[in-house]
Parts: sequence; C-alpha cells; structure tokens
Amino acid sequence: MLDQIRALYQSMPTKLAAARKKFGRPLTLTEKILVSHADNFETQVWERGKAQLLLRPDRVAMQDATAQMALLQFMQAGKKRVAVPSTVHCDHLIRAQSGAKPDIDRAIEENKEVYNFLRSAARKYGIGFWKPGAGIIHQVVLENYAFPGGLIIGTDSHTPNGGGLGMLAIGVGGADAGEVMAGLPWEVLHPKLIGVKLTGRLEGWTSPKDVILYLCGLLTVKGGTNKIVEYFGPGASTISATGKGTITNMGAELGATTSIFPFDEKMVAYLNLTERAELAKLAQTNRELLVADPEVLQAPEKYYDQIVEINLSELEPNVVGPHTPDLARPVSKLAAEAKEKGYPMQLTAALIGSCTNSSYEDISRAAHIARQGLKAGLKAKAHFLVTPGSERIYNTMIRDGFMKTFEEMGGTVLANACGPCIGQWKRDDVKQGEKNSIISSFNRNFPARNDGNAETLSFLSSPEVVTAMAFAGTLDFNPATGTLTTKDGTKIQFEPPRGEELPAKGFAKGEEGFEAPAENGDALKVEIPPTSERLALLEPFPRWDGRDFAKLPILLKARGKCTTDHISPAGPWLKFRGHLDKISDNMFLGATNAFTGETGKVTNALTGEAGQTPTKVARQYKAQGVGSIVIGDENYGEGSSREHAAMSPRFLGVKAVLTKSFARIHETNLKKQGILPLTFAAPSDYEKFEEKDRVSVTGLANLAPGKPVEVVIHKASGQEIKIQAHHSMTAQQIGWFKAGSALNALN
Ligand code: MIC
Ligand code: SF4
Repeated sequence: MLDQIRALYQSMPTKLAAARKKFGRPLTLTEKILVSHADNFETQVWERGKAQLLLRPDRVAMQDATAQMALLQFMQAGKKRVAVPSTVHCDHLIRAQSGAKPDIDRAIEENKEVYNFLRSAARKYGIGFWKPGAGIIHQVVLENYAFPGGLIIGTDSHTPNGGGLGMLAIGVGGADAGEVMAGLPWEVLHPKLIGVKLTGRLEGWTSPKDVILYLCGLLTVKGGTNKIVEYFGPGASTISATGKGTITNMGAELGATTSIFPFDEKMVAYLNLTERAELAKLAQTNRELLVADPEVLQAPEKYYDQIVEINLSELEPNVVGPHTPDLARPVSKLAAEAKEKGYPMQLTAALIGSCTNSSYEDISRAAHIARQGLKAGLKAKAHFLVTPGSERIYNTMIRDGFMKTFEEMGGTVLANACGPCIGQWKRDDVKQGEKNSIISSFNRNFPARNDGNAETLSFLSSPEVVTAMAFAGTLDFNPATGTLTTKDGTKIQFEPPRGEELPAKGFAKGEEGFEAPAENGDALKVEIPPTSERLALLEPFPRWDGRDFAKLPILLKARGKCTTDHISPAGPWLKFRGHLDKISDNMFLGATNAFTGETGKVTNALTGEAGQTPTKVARQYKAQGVGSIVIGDENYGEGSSREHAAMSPRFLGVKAVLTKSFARIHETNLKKQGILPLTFAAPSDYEKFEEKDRVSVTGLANLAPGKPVEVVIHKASGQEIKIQAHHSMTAQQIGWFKAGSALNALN
C-alpha cells in the first residue's frame, strides 16, 4: 500500500503544475486530489457544478448490506479479479440485543449464507474481507486504509469519515463500486466547493460533533448537494484526526459529496498510533501536496464558491432533531423548545458510539462524565447503550477501564457494529406506536430509523452530552449548567468533560478479523445456495422499448421527507439485501402518501382499492404489464447509498421519478438502474398531481443532455395539463436509460 501512495505523491507535482497552468490560479486541496486522480487530465473538462469528472479511485470499500448488490453486479461484468484494492466489512447485519459476544455469535449463525457469499466472493476476486465483529467500515478504513491525498469510494454514505485523514472519501451506490472494481473510471458531477474557515479552539462541553451539528442547522440537509466541504484555518489543526472524522462523516447529512481537512500534525499522531509511521513520514515530506496552496488560504473567497466561518471558541454544544439532522439548536435552548413543542421529556434511551463518534477521545470524554456521575452515586436513568466502532477501540476501552465505568452506570456495551444505528436494535421497553424520546451520538435520526417506531423522537448530540443526559433521564437538562440530585439529596453539577485524544499506551489489539484473498481465485466458487431466501443472482433489467411512457398511474405521490429509509427501510429488511424480489416487499413502506396522509399505503388506480402497500399495487401493475411513476418532494432519496431504493422501484415497474429535487447518490442510483429521474421545471407543479391522474412522459426518443422533457397530466375529467421537467443525464447516462441499466450498457 505504501508503494501505491508513494507513486501517487511522486506523480502529483507535475499534475498540479499542469493544473495551475490550465486554471491560471492556485489550487484548493480538493482540486489537488481531483486533478491527481483524473482519468485523463488533458481531455477532462473542469467546470464546477457542470462537468462530469472521470476519476480513478485508489480503493473501494463496501459494507455487508450494500456489498451484496455491489458484488452481484460486479460478477455480471465477468472479470477475474478486482482492478483496484477493495475490502468488504461485516458490520451492518449484526443485531444489537444482549451485548457484544452473544450478538456476534448470533449474527454469524443468522447471516451464515450472506457471510459465506461475501467471504467466497472476496476470496475469489481478490478483495480483503473483514469478519463480523472487526468493526464498522468507516472506523476500520480510518485505522487501516485512509491516507492524506487519497481518493476512496465506498458503498455507504458515511464513507466521508476518511476526510478526517485528509482524503476525498465518497459514498456511492453498489453499481458505481462494481464498475470501478471492474476497471472503469468513476464518474461524478464536478462538485462546487464550500470553504469552512475554522478559528479558535473547542472548549468545555463543545466537541467536534458540534461543528457539524451547527453546520447542519445552518446549511440544511440539501445545502451540501453536489458540493465538497473543505475545512481550513487555524482552528482546523486544533481538532484531533478522529474529531475531524466525526465532522466529515456527518457531512453526509448535508448531502455533501464529501468533506475534507488539510493534512496536519494531528493526522501524523493518529497515523503513528495506528502503526503507520512510515506513511506519516511520507506525508510529512509531501506536505505541500496535501494542503491548499498558500494563496488560497490568504484569499479563500476567490477560490471557494461559498464560505462559512466558525469560531470554535464561541460554538456551543448542540442538539439536533427530532426526525431530521438539520433541526439544530444549542443544548441550552432545548428545554424551552421541547416544552413548547410537546416533545416527551423523559428519555427512554441514550446511545453513544457508532461510526460517527466512537474514537478514544469520544469514549474517554464520555467516561469522564460517567465517572463523575458514579462518584456521586448516580446511575443512568435511561437505557444506556455503547457501540464501539472497532475491535481496537473495544479492546482499548476494556484495558483502560471505560467499559467497566459504563457498565457500572447501568450501560450495555454492544458489538463493534452498526446495531441500533441502522435499526438492528431489539427493543422491548417501548411498544410500537408509543411516543417517546431518545438521544444518541449517531448521525441519522429519520423516523423509525433506530427502533422501527416512527413515534420515537430521536435527537443527536455529542457522546459526552448524551452520557450526561443518560444520568438526567430527561430532555430538559443542560449538562453545562443543570444540577442533578443524588440519593442523599445533595445537588451535583458536572465538570466539563475531559478526555485524551489518543490512548497514551497505544491501542490494545484484539482479534483484528482480516482475511486476505486467495492469490489466484480462478478455481474458487462463489457460494450462493440455489434455494436461498437471502441471495439471488440478478437478472438484467429489460431494455427501454423505444416508446414514450403513456398514461402511467401514479404509484405514489410522496409528501415531505422521503429518504432512502422511507423508500427502502432497513432494520428487519436488512436480511434481504441480497435478494431483490424479497426486499422489494418493503418498497415505500415509510413514505407519506400526499393524497391521504397515510404512511406506506396507496390506492390501486386500476381497481380503486385503497389502503394497499405500494409493493402489492406495483406487483399487480407489473403482472398486467403496466408501469408507473412516482412523484416526490424536496431532496428525494436523502440519506443512504442503498441502491435497493432504486432497484426495487425499477424491478416493480416504476419508469420515472419526478421530484422537486434529488439527493446526489440516489439520483445516480436511479440513473444506473434505468429509471428516469426528473425534476419539475416549476416546483409548484408538484401540486397539480391528483390521485386519479395518469401521467405521460413524451419525447423520450429525443432525450438529450440539458433538454427538458414534456410531462402530460391526464385528469380524470379528460383535461390535459402539460408541464416541463428537467433531467441531469449526460449522453452516456441516456445510454444507460436506453440499455435498461448502466450494467446492460456495459455488456
Ligand atoms: C446508513 O447509515 O443509512 C447506512 C445503513 O449505513 C447506509 C447504507 C445502507 O443502507 O446499507 C448508508 O449510509 O449508505
Ligand atoms: Fe453503520 Fe450507522 Fe455508520 Fe451507517 S451511520 S455506517 S448504519 S454506524
């Protein structure tokens, strides 16, 4: 790996010089990395917000829930071995129930078929395999593979976690990953750049998490779409590498393509402690390649499309939620707001850890709060769950006594896996449909995300705030100023959290859980039992038949937030991620029907039967050879990279999705799977669609980049309304549509 990085650094000066010359100006860090990973610098067009970039990533990472489709698609390309270094990480499929050890044992049993498939495919095709229990993909990547100046793509939207080590780490759908592994360049819209200037220094209760929570409130969940957030300024180098990772990780909640920090001494310290001293040295000698040019820092407004300034010294600890990560406020304002809005005050659960926040620094600061509470004789009043991010963190937590502290306060330490963050949480303290509040240090809080209950109000904050809240057991507690009463009636106030950025004794190691692939996998077989309920080989989607879409029924008109968690819920459905037909039963179960206000229920336009699941109706249409259209609101497909949110609709006959706007990864996933993603030329046209309407999309034979298409709304009365819709497809992407999918276009 070091050789690969050395070769990259060696190649950079010439490429950067060529770019400075061509652009006629100095370069931002993002541009340095994009330019040095261009498939062909000379022929590439470099217009931000307009050009499609063709890039050559250094690696691919996949987690078990998305790797199944990524590998099934890669297999369709018929290659012998992956073209770029790649890894699979088993983390999402582990259910959190009784604690680390029993949960892993159960997961290995429950997911045997899927793990065998992933392991056998990894061995055969030259992919590294991280066993269940080895840790959450983003932590394992940070500890082992991330490096300053690199470009990695990962089949998970929080891949940007790697930005904490100064790389462009970008979340993609499985089809993108499959193509890159098959040797093709990776395509992405040239992002615009948001420069975030950090000054001051984090103090007291304020932590890296607050930087991103604050930004979520400021920029909203759409604010980063097709943009890269590049941090700079004197404040940046005061934040630990893992703290930077928290910030870049959750840049996904802004919809950003990714986020990145410039190389600095904090990264050196982290690389050294994760046994990559040579890499740290190499990066140090190439420092000027791994930070923005000095002129950029002197006049950033000239080089970034948008600038935000944050003084870390003035930043307050924040809490966001419920139901969306951009509903932000300082924790000091939460009590009043919760009262006013009638949020249930009592906290039923407090959860720390996850891929976003389980560094040594996070855990040691949380443990410092925990120790103070214990000393005063307090115990957690809410269920307290801890999810370590990796095997190293887990073992270091045991060695340094944090585990014991959390257990003493009444906490449960779960497996190194996604667990409750992805709805793999077996909760029996709250009934379905019961309104209740929870708080976590995770990154997502869509309705039903954690426990499958849409009535759970989920708030997000830093691990130290969450730990203090666990002691208080109520939402209206401000850890910085509030007091808690001990058994003997005395009142205590927490001292601000203190922790260490990195373990003084180094990381304790457990079983690392890595399995290398076979040297030559030609003779090996990929294990897919023919009768499997969990895995099925993919059938190519049919090609476009050359005809316009005529009078399609509206399968769903979604109102409000329609994230990938609404389109293709996770939790119990995760087990079908390798079986397209079976997982499609979950299609749109979380979406709000704009016509009726119901969740996950639609009317069959052919029979008039109301209250049906979208999948049932779509299957009936499909059986009769009828396609359908989906109408969506703003930022449709926000959230995850899961391409099931595009594949299920495609599989069940959805021809087009027409929305006010799309989230980046989902829009690409729709294109890749052969669905037409359209946006209203006039967003208010959204209102024109009624339940009994039929919709035509015309002029498809003349689809061309930048050319709007016509949509006709056929009213039940016979009236016709014509509106215009835009698409963002390039000529190549139109080719995918015509071929039926990107994969069909390859073959
Ligand atoms: C998520 O946080 O939503 C997930 C689960 O990690 C997803 C991937 C998936 O759905 O498998 C993501 O963020 O891409
Ligand atoms: Fe796992 Fe949650 Fe991180 Fe997604 S956000 S990778 S589900 S821990």
